[in-house]
Amino acid sequence: MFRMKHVFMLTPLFISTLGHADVGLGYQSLSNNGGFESWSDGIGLANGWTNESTAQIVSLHKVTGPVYQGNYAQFLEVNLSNGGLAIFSQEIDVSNLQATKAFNAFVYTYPYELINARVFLKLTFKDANGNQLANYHTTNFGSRYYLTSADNPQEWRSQWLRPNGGIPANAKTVKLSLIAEQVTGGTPGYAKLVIDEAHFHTTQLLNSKFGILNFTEWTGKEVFPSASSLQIQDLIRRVPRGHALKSTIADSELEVSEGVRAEVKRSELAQKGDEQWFGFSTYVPSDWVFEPVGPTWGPLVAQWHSITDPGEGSLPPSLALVIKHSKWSVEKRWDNKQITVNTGNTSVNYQALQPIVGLPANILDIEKGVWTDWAFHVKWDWRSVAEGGQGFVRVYKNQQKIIEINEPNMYNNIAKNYFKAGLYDYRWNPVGMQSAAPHSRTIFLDEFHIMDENGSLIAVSPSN
Ligand SMILES: [Ca+2]
Ligand SMILES: [Ca+2]
Ligand SMILES: [Ca+2]
Repeated sequence: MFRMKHVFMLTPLFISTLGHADVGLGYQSLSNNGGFESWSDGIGLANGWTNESTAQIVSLHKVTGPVYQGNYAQFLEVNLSNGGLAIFSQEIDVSNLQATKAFNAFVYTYPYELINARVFLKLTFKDANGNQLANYHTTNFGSRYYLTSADNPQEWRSQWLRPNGGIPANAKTVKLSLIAEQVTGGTPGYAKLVIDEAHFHTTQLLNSKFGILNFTEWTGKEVFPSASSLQIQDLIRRVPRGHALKSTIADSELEVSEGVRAEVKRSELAQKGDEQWFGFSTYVPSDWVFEPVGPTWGPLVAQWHSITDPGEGSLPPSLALVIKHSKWSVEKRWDNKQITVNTGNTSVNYQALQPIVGLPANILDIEKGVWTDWAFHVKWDWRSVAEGGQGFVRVYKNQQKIIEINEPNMYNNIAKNYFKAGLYDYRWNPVGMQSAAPHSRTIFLDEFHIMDENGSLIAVSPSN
């Protein structure tokens, strides 16, 4: 199920550095001891956190299980009656970070009991004079998780904050708070849970190893509303823990946005000038039936898509990983005009990227029944080199660079683009159009990492 040859990757990613910043998920966080790995004595609150609770804390201590990541996590049991709150916080200096820089804040929680109680994450940005600039919590942005009694049974949950607009101008600090409160009225509030991996990140824009049984790490899904199309399962997974994503499409399904698709989505990612790293792993099952070689392109496995400007129709993805008969194909489209006229799939500039000269002819052959690791290092630009464009696409397959091209790779649009992964086939549209077999297809995906320009091949590659 996994490739032993990648085990060497583990070493640099599993240093449990403690102190100013930690690397609980394998990359730098701005939180102090966000993984709850550092303890002075194992009781109370982990090092680096401040207790501002007004509620009666019943129990607060270190646990060695359940743990989401690392060796330890924070246990909390609190009586929330009489309007008291449990608040654990830390102030993070963001004065050296550029305004509008994208960020993620998140926390993982494992509820034992939530009686008329809810748990959420809150961010408060302040300027140098202590004036509040912006305030976010996990109910009002991006439909992130809002943990309540209804969320039992016991399993790990995540809550994410990724507000559009990024870090506010003139921000000096951000306060990261984990809060438990009683839901209004009713029986006295009571919460008993474990907390782990509370982070504020500007380098890591997505981290989804499918360690949890829900999609809260993503900003959305685009899928036919059948229960079977997108599944988090553990029969086939990239690393021997946690789960992986199973994406299935069938030609009996209704189309969603011009095709049959079963995709996870991370929106609001990049605009011109942004540089990013994307890593993920794909598994084409051994019963996958290759299509005959022909002029049409096959199902998409991953795609980077624009949000078009007013006056434009929909456009095909500007970058995509495609299954074309028995080969992988990396395809890009671009346009420097502000209004792109789309009259078909090839109406805009189109190019299937070719492997680096000298690589074996079979470098893009699809191997069925094994995992393939992908990394895409992209600087986004719609201008040509002659126009001063700095765009590039570098593609790594199983940690080997196979494609390198310095050319435009997006449309000229105001809004940021987005990333999706999972099967999409525009030809299975409308229902039942697929006359020949197969009438359904399945692929597995795992180990998603998206990082800003501070990423690296190793940082977006699978880790244990
Ligand atoms: Ca931990
Ligand atoms: Ca996984
Ligand atoms: Ca445009």
